[in-house]
Amino acid sequence: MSEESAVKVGIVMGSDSDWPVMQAAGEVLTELGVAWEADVVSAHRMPAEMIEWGQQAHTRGLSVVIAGAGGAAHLPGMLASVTPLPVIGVPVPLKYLDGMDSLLSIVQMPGGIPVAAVAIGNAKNAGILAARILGTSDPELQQRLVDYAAGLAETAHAKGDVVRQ
Ligand code: RP5
Repeated sequence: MSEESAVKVGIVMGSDSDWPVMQAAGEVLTELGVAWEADVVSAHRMPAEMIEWGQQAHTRGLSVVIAGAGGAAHLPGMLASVTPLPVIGVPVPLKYLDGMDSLLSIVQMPGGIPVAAVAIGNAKNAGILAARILGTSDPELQQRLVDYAAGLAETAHAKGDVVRQ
């Protein structure tokens, strides 16, 4: 990202093995002109660093956290417990259970500690949701989101032309 643009979105994941799924969040944020950073911050393998990362996220200027994890996916919920920022969880599908375990680990949060969750493996939607949150106080970004949605409609119409008789 350009040096001028302050990083607003932190993308974190439990392992570098999550990156093939999580990189879609960064790609769509870049497409929408939102600066982001990414790191591996495992809830289980580096709990102290994970808590520190979460506690410092808002003081470093981040506005939204996207957290992806697979299996016992505690990272989004644990981060949400130590940051005032909105946290979007991405359930990463692993070899066993097809990501259902990740999904349920992420959405079953106790009252008071919310985590927004996207569909299993859908890091792209996490990126778009993060941009939408930022867009509420950034009219130019919000316009880019309107244009992005219009582009989706155009593509869907074009695909419809193929089957329309
Ligand atoms: C989780 O364990 C990670 O988020 C990852 O999805 C999963 C497997 O990690 P690796 O064994 O591939 O490092 O904590």
